[in-house]
Amino acid sequence: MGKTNSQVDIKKILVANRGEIAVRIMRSCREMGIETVAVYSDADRSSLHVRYANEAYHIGPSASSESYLRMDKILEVARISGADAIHPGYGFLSENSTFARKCNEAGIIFIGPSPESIEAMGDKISARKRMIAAGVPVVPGTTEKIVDEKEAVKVILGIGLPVMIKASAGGGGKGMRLVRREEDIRGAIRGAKSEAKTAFGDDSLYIEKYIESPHHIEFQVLADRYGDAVHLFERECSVQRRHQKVVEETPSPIMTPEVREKMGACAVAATKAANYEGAGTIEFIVDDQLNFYFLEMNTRLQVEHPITERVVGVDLVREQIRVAEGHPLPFRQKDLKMNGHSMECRIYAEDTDNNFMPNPGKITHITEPMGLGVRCDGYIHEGYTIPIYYDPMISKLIIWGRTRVEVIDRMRRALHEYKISGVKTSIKYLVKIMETPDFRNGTYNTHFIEKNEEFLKSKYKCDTHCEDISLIAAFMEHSTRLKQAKAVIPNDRVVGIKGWKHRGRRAGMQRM
Ligand code: MV4
Repeated sequence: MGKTNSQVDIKKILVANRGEIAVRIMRSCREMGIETVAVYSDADRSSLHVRYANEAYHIGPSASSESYLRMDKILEVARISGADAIHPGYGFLSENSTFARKCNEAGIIFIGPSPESIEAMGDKISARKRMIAAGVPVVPGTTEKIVDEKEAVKVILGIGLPVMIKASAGGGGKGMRLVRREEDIRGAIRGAKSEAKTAFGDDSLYIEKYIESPHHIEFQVLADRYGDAVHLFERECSVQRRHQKVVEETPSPIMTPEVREKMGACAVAATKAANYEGAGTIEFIVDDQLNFYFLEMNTRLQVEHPITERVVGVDLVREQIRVAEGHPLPFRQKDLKMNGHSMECRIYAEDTDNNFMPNPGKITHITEPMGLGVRCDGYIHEGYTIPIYYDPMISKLIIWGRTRVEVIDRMRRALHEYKISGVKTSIKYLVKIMETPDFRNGTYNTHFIEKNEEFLKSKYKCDTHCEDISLIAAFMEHSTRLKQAKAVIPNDRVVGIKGWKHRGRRAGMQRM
């Protein structure tokens, strides 16, 4: 509905988002000669996306529910600014089928899939059915919603414990229950049901066999409206904390060419089965033996898309826009190759020593890393106050190198260069991850963070801390020499702190 086979030139895009992703999208627009419209809340008056855009419109108070989630206000801005398309970014309205439908009805191109595709994949039971019909392996389990507890016990014992109880309207780990013992089934069903009802207004549940110690591996896909689809290989996303990704990389350390080919073919089949258009992600859960199962599809551009861009050499936002204009895909599967290795660290304004509490506030200083193989997608600047209202992710550090080892060493170097003052950040914690043997060896799975909790929590000894100590040591030594010098030459002029160097810097660097 609303999509025709005729090609159009998009001349102006409203970006219905904020932060780094709004800026990221506008960068591609500028390269393509497309004008940009920003929308912003009270808290974002001085945000970079507002300055970067050609035009900016205030849409309400700081709370997302009164600004970035207000479909009516955003559509009104699209109308008065004369935008012909809306890019939703990730989060907010990006997977809201009602919004996609309203855009289409208003004659504005929603840069993303059709509302029908969003709905089909948003309902996880319906997505499982579709994947089975398309021959894509799904985790063994149910394909109809669980109606009562008695039936649930029977079904679960049939599948065999342990199992995961999941909400059909959920996703991303929300409303999940792991059940290992028969006597816990009824309580878990009851709990999951009421949680799903409260969180999503839909208490439909389904059951999956529990996969022990899995990997989370996702495939980037791209599809045009003429039924063509390709995959842009995988991203390994197993380093997660409370269902929040922390580090992502491509290729996956556990992938083989044979499995990649099979999973890629399944990802393309899944995309076609969803009648998909645009950029999307097929999430798989993968066990130790490299058996893989479809988990869910994300019908949006994802946070970690830059690592795919770097290794495959494709601007995903540009391709999203081209496909939305009605162009066919500009490449075939055989044209796409992986080149080297890429990794992303998500930088959060949070206190990693205090239960990862968000730590919003004013940035007093920022120096971003640069140099070969370094990309930094951010939006904060000196004097900017990180608002309390939104996700505390402030930037993404994306590294490229020829090999995985080169990337890890370059990531440590770039994290070392990254200086942010005024708020606590996760930078030091990320260095610890880079230094964890399981990570360096590529022998990690979704239990990485909990398994290495002690090591990751242990005191971080080098970098900034070390530098501070070396600065103090250097200054003390310098002033001692100054006093000695004055004792010898009484009239020596004190010219201030000058000519002294860090002490112990070499040792610090070696330990890094
Ligand atoms: C699972 C699973 C084990 N078995 N499903 C968590 C997020 C959501 N997308 C799916 N999740 C899981 N589903 C079955 N049948 C384990 C997880 C899981 C997980 C998955 C990916 C990354 C991190 C995770 C952490 C805990 C559990």
